[in-house]
Amino acid sequence: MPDMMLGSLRYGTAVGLILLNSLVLATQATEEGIFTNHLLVQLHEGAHDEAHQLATEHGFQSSRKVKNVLDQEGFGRQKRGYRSINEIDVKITDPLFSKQWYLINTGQADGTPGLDLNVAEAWGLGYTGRGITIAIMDDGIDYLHPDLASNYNAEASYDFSSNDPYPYPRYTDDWFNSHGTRCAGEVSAAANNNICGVGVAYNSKVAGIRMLDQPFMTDIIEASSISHMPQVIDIYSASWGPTDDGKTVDGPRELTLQAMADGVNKGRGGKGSIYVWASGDGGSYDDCNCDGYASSMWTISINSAINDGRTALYDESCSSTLASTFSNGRKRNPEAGVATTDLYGNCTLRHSGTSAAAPEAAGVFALALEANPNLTWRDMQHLSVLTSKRNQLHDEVHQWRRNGVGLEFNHLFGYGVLDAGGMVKMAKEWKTVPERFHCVAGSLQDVHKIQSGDKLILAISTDSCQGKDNFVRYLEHVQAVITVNGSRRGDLNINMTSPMGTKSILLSRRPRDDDSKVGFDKWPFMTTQTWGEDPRGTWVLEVGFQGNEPQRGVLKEWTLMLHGTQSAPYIDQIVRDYQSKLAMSKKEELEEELDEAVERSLKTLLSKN
Ligand SMILES: *[C@@H]1O[C@H](CO)[C@@H](O)[C@H](O)[C@H]1NC(C)=O
Ligand SMILES: *[C@@H]1O[C@H](CO)[C@@H](O)[C@H](O)[C@H]1NC(C)=O
Ligand SMILES: *[C@@H]1O[C@H](CO)[C@@H](O)[C@H](O)[C@H]1NC(C)=O
Ligand SMILES: *[C@@H]1O[C@H](CO)[C@@H](O)[C@H](O)[C@H]1NC(C)=O
Ligand SMILES: [Ca+2]
Ligand SMILES: [Ca+2]
Ligand SMILES: [Ca+2]
Repeated sequence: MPDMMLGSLRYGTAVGLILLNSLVLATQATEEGIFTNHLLVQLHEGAHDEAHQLATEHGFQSSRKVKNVLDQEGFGRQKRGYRSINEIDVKITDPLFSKQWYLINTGQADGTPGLDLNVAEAWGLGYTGRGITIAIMDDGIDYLHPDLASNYNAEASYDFSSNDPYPYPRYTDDWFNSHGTRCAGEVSAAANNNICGVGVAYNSKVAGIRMLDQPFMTDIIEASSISHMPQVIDIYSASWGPTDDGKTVDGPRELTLQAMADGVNKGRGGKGSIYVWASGDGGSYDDCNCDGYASSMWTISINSAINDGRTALYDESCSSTLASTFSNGRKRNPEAGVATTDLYGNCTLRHSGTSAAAPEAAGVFALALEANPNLTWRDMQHLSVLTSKRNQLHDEVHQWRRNGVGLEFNHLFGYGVLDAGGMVKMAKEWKTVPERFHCVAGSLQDVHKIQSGDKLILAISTDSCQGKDNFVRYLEHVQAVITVNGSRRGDLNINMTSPMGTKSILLSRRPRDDDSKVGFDKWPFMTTQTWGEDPRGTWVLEVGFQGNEPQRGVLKEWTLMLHGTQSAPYIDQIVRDYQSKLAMSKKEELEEELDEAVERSLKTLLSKN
């Protein structure tokens, strides 16, 4: 049997044209066509004569038992890097589903095909969020919405803005309070009800925690929200934070900090509440390390990419961002926004900002929790680090880099875009990471002057508490607690380089921040970029001024806090990776065998009579 090169049957090639009347490709051909040297055939009824003639011309005898071929060989081949919704075996019929490019990106609104959350793979493995409850801490949820009502968890919901159990959004003419409803749909909108689209975890439960809609935020409201029913709610999604004006430095206050610590230590039966945070919409003028919620070790801070992999103009960069999902930006096409549910039973194509990114992550984490309910809050972060992908993400400002253990990261996108398929697969086999330890590696408390053109360079050499109970050998988070002031806070920038040579930008220039009084007072700058590294050795801090005017300032404290494990976190995982690679090579063999089987079937088909 000669190999046949077949172009798209729609356009036809020499061979294809001959075959067109009598043979149909049994694979699902894409618009672009499939290029393969194997041919899977089905004969139309009554085409036996042509088939017989064709077979004779090619030196074969034809068969009548044509149907068998299709029954035996039901698989297809795709051009690499291209998928169409029809090819992915996802049976969702909701009207907005094809607009939800962040779920399955086929190139909608000039997007990059394949650049999506890879939910199809997770769904295909049977994970849809069943049994998981996600709380949206926001301006309320339209829980009467027909696409949300069936997945609404009323018992886990509360209204802290008005102190009642009904977190229904307050009416305004301009639909100002649509934020929470839009976020809820991204997580838990129901599937196949012919309404709007679907959530990332469309069989999960969503709870509404209304807490943004009162004149002032209070520590008590935040703390109450974050600690609401931590044994029922698995994941809390927050798309808010300090004002993104590029000059605010603010974070959780005492009660909220305590609530977060309690959440990760005691929530979910001790496995820890999962807090997902939008990294902020302040754009290049802001730095998310100045947002104490996003930069907390206890939250998973999520940034956004647009549908072609570029950064959004509102994206902030910082070293504490863990990973990214998708949102709108740069493009005027309304379909490049985030399609989801909207107030009063409506749908929208235009949900936007990192606000829209965080709930997508919450949905992915719900899929992972369904795959393995044993995951702790730290397991979820490890899984995010290990399975997020660079994919086609592109940041014009900051290069992708590899840290000391080879993990690829970017200062804006973190470890890349979340991959739901990769995450559930790894989650399913995951062994809880070893116990976490905390080591104060050193603390410099002398007064050091800084001035423009003469940056301050400090070093802390550490054994990372080796020989003590709290030895940290494999890093998770690193905090640099810094007290520094300056004649212009916004012109300060701070970098920290790990012993393995990874430079984290702890603070970049914020041109709108002209504070000259407060500075940073014991501010915990955080980096996730040294994840997995060995912290022993010399850490270097560089503090300087950028900007046009000469500035001066004083650094009074740098305390280096290392958090991580003593024993290697991934021994089990690495062994399994190796095993799955072995399994994969077997799979390729298997596929080759299948290819050969197709050929054999074709021969048999053509030779039997
Ligand atoms: C939203 O839904 C309401 C009620 O169904 C309808 O009257 C209104 O026209 C819709 N608005 C938009 C902008 O689609
Ligand atoms: C979760 O933990 C329990 C108890 O240790 C164990 O029996 C079970 O297999 C674990 N499940 C998964 C999915 O790892
Ligand atoms: C910074 O702090 C030092 C020491 O407390 C103080 O003398 C100085 O005036 C401060 N500088 C600015 C710009 O606030
Ligand atoms: C920090 O790193 C950035 C990016 O490499 C660089 O532009 C900046 O000058 C550095 N600042 C200091 C104080 O070293
Ligand atoms: Ca209410
Ligand atoms: Ca729906
Ligand atoms: Ca911000």
